[in-house]
Amino acid sequence: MKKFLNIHDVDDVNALVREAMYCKKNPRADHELGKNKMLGLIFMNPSLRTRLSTQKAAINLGMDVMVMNFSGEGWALETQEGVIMNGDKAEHIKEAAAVVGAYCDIIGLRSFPSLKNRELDYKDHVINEFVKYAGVPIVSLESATVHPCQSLADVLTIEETKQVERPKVVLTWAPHLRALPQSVANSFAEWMNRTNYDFVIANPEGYDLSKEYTGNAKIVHDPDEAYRGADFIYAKNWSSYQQYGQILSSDANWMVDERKMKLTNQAKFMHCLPVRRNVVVGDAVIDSESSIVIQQAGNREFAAQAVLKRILIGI
Ligand code: AN0
Ligand code: CP
Repeated sequence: MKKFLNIHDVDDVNALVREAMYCKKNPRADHELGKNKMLGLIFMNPSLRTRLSTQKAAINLGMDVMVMNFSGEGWALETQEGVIMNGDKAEHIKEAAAVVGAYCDIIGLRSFPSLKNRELDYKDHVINEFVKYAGVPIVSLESATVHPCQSLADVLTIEETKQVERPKVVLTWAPHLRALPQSVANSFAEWMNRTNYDFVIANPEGYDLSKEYTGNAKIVHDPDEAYRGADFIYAKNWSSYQQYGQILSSDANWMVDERKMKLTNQAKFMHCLPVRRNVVVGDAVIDSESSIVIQQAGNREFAAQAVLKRILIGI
């Protein structure tokens, strides 16, 4: 594998999931593979799981790791071409990416969207500039459009937990106070479309995601209809793609609650975390036996390890 930016960098999802399962069973089996190799983790935005799980995965593989928060700690980056840099941006992304690439064998990068300009965000400019100028393989730690390390961990978690061969998996929008990216939802949809699951997306009117990611997935606008017979309820808030970056609904009827969970086939509850309790999901659901959010977060380590292993084998 030469990079891990989205589903298109994965030929065989099942094989990668099996690799992650192998890493989970044998976390230190490949600790010679990453010897004398440096992983750089660059964060333009906050993180708990992605930062720690990727660092842990790299350590399991024998790599050394450097982590840097660009927001606040690095120089403010100019990302546009041809500008006269006489404002508050001290460094251009071209040099920054090339310099990080000079120190590292692999770079992981997190860079959220602005949620102001859809066209610019959906070009995924920042991560693509790193691909162009860093000169080493790039792993997306959540870009403006997708979060593939999360999605791989999500598929692994479903595979470990499913009770039927072809589960009904529902991605449901849930309310939130702040405008959040579509990345986790876009990414989950494009990974689900590469499985044989019965995949349904439930969201209020005005919240349909881009077709580029949802493809032919079934979309419903009534939560009860979606929950009926579901084996997995995957909750996530996203801001509107259609009225880009806006919050159009705060309807509490979309929160994951016990009443709707009773409509399901004893569904497991999933969320990528961080989650706002009693806004996105009620305490009674996230604290119940049906919640697998900690297993899901734990699997981030092995998803990251499978990806790093595949890249290390290729360099
Ligand atoms: C981020 C998001 O929604 O993309 C990160 C999730 C992994 N969440 C928040 O900003 C709360
Ligand atoms: N799920 C996830 O990516 O969490 P962090 O934002 O804490 O890394």
